[in-house]
Amino acid sequence: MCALKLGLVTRSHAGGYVVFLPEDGVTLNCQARGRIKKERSSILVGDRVELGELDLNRKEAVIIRCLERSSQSSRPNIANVDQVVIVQAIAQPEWNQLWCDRYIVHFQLEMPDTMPILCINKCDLAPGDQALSLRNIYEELGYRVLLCSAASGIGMNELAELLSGRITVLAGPSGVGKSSLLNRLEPDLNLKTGIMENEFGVGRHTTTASELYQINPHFENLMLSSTQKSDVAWVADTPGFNLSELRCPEPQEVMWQFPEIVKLKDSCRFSNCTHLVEEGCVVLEEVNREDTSPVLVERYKSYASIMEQSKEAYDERRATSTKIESTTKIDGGTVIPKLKGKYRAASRRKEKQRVIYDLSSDHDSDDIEDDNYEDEDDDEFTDE
Ligand SMILES: Nc1nc2c(ncn2[C@@H]2O[C@H](COP(=O)(O)OP(=O)(O)OP(=O)(O)O)[C@@H](O)[C@H]2O)c(=O)[nH]1
Ligand SMILES: [Mg+2]
Repeated sequence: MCALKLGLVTRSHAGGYVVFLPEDGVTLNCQARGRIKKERSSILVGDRVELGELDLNRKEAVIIRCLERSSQSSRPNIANVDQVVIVQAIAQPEWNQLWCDRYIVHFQLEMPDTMPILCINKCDLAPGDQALSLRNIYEELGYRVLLCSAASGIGMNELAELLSGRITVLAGPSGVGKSSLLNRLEPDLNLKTGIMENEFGVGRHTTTASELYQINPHFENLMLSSTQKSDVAWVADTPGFNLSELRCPEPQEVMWQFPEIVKLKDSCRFSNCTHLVEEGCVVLEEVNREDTSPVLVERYKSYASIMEQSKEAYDERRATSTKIESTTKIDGGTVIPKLKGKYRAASRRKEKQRVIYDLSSDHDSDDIEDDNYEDEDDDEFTDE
């Protein structure tokens, strides 16, 4: 038996966890120690963990403890991520502004401390200036944009530079080429990629689970500085999400996901404006101006669509929510668990009613029993 060592969880599956041990450069199959299982604190891909009961011959160990996380995203369920690269294809599947904006909003909500980076892939298929104009749109809004092609190798150097020394999540709809980009950077990975069966190229969810890959070894082929070459790059390949899996903000939060609308909001004379229908709203006026920028028009469509969805979800929640009685009460700053109605002491009013019943001689004894029985479960007066 050896001393404790630190490892990085690269994959989680039904039978346990795959953990990389940097010190020895080996990958181990691990189980979580019973106490961690009991605490139900799940271990995520990207977690740094302390290992015990190490058996390097059998490549097995036990996860003793999970170190504190610097960040956590719930979809994909990954810890300690430094940055997110959202991959979208310019063709096959056809470029879709709403999809792109939905992914951006999702990751702005998931990881508010990191600005998502946009990677427009399949540029070998793009006619003319389409890719450049898309890059201008998003750069103008403050996002970093990479134009790439896993097929021809365009932009691979810039992508490798970006990944170097960091833990990155590659996310995007199915079929846009996330796994292909990783294969291009590190051919030994040999990740399964989809087959484009038709010109629409709709993805078929070839990647089904999030997994972290180390992609340095082949960086020698790329023109990087010596420090960038030595820095470890970990990249999580993830499955494409369905539209319903992407996070939708609360109605009052939607505007904050669109920097160009935030810029205009101060000139709007309505304080709680949704910028959808209000007459005289500055944002609407700006969007409807004849010489307005096509960027604003397209992005506004995404804003309006997300806002509509958000309001629908909000209204549905309001219509279906029911009031739940609190299970605790606060007495002078102390939180006291509330007993269920039938275990609570009867209120003074109930006691009084009981005395009146007992004293009255002409009542029917059956009525008393019934009334007292009803009282027991009647919570209405117990908190007086
Ligand atoms: N022309 C062209 N085809 C590409 C490019 N990148 C990927 N493809 C093709 O697109 C298809 C889908 O690629 P994948 O890498 O499987 O896409 P993915 O994003 O990993 O898809 P999921 O795993 O389903 O989420 C494959 O047939 C690739 O060969 C590219 O830059 N240019
Ligand atoms: Mg894939």
